[in-house]
This record gives sequence, structure tokens and C-alpha cells, in this order.
Amino acid sequence: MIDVYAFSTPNSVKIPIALEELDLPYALHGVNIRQGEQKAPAFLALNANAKVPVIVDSAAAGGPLTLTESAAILVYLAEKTGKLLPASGAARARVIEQLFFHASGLGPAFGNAGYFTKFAPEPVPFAIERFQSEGRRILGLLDQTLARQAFVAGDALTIADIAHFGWLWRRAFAGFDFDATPNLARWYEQLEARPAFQRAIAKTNALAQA
Ligand SMILES: N[C@@H](CCC(=O)N[C@@H](CS)C(=O)NCC(=O)O)C(=O)O
Repeated sequence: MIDVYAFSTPNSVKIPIALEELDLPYALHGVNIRQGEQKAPAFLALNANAKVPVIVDSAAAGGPLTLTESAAILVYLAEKTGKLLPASGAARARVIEQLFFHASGLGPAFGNAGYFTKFAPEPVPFAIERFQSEGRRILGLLDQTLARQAFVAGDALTIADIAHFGWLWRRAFAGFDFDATPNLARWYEQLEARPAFQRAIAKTNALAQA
């Protein structure tokens, strides 16, 4: 059994999606980051960085494993099952490339676009323009990739698609849409229609209603 500590957030949703796609049993525990639960001592003992998601795999090889960082968790789950991540070579490198692009590019651009637009105590036009234009540029880049191939790292679904899906699921918070990116829209609709994605999204949304 894998315990997942999460909230209804773009980084959290990736983990239930992967677990549902991989058919791994898990228990989902809500950490209400709007109420500051990520800073409570019990949660800091799991992640000193005070952010969701976190997993605890009590059946990990070599003993229980507590793991943070959504991209690292996705790699761990893929390697545990031998699915959604090619074992070697160029196909694996393409997935890792997209995961790094997600963690260093898409995630920060979307997160900062949303935070500066919605939460800044006073307007910071340079920051809003900087992160909005970077986010739009990244959407265009993904659209070009998805014009050539079915999924972000090639012709098959991988954990790279799940990584990107998280922030694209919460694109409205960041102020983005798919109006100018039809290939990305097609990819998103295809993923969102998958039963595993639907189950994970419903369970993740429910965390904010608890
Ligand atoms: N790089 C981290 C980012 C995690 C992250 O930023 N989580 C947000 C929710 S999506 C969070 O816990 N925010 C609470 C806070 O910053 O206090 C990952 O991919 O897991």
C-alpha cells in the first residue's frame, strides 16, 4: 500500500493519476495547504520542504520509503512497475528531458503566472508579463511537439504526459487556455477522457471538499 499526501493541486494530481494508470493500491490523505497544514510538525516530518505531494511506500524494496517531488515520485512509480517509462536508450532520455522541462520550465512559469496575478499584495506588471509570456511560449512549444507526435515524449503515454497534465489541468488558475494550441487541446482531451485520469481527478478534487 502506498500512502499519498496531497491536496487538490497541479503537482498533487499527477500522483493519483500515475497510481491509477499503474493499477497500484494507494490511500490518499488530504493536506489542506490553504489552511497551512503543510507546515504542521507531523507533515514536516514527511517533507521538510513543506510541499505536497509526498508518498510513503511501506512495501518499498529495502524498507519503507518516504519520497517528495512529483517528478521523482513519477520516476519511482514507473520504475517500480516497469511501465510508463522506457527502460533505456533514446526513448527513456526523451521522457527524462520532458520531466526536467516540466520541473524547470512549465511548472515555475505556470505557478508564478498564477501567484503574481492572483496573490501579489500589490500589482507587479513586469512579473505578470514575464511569467504569462513564458507560459504562452511553453504552450506553443508543446503544441508544436504534439503536432508531430501523439504524446509529449513520443508515440506512447508516459509519465512525462502525466507531469505536464497537472499544471494544464489547473491552467485557468495560471491564466491560460488552449485557444491558440489545438494540438495541445486534442492531447489534453484524450488524456482527460481516460478512466484512470477521471478517477484520479475525482479523488483529488474531493480533497478540497473534505
Ligand atoms: N517541485 C515540487 C513542487 C511542489 C509544490 O509546489 N506544491 C505546492 C502545491 S502544488 C505546495 O505544496 N504549496 C504549499 C506551499 O508552498 O506552502 C513538486 O513537483 O512536487
